[in-house]
Amino acid sequence: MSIKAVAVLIGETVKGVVHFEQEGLDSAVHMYGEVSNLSPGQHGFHIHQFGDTTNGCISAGPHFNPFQKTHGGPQDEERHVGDLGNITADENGIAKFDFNDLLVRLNGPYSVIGRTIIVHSDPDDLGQGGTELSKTTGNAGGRLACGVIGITNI
Ligand SMILES: [Cu+2]
Ligand SMILES: [Zn+2]
Repeated sequence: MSIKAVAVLIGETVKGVVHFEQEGLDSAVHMYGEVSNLSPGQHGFHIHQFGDTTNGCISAGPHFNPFQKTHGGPQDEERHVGDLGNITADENGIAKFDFNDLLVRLNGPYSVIGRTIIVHSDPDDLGQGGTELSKTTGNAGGRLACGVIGITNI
């Protein structure tokens, strides 16, 4: 069986869509999509804890971190489940991405459905920045756009 989810990211100017697909009950999740109106270059990309946008993207809380780890990059052993690294915008401000993540799940107690995905103003330093903030947020700066991850069938 496959489980599918989608998030529509909305910000003041930045917009995007992220698709999620998981084949089987305990397998890696395929994520793909596009974000537009970014500044060219890298932008931190995370799943945050709460599916709450009552006060804008800030209400989504910190990075989704059910295993009490420190912040890292998607390939690191030590990382938050929500740490997806960076997406990269081209000279037109469009970031297209397509990757698999080994920790993200769409089922079970650590499912990301009902949580929020956020694109940031700055690059995520993947925990290598040598500052306190680097180990919690990756110094990724402001929250440009966000969307709650919901169940879909397409
Ligand atoms: Cu974030
Ligand atoms: Zn993190």
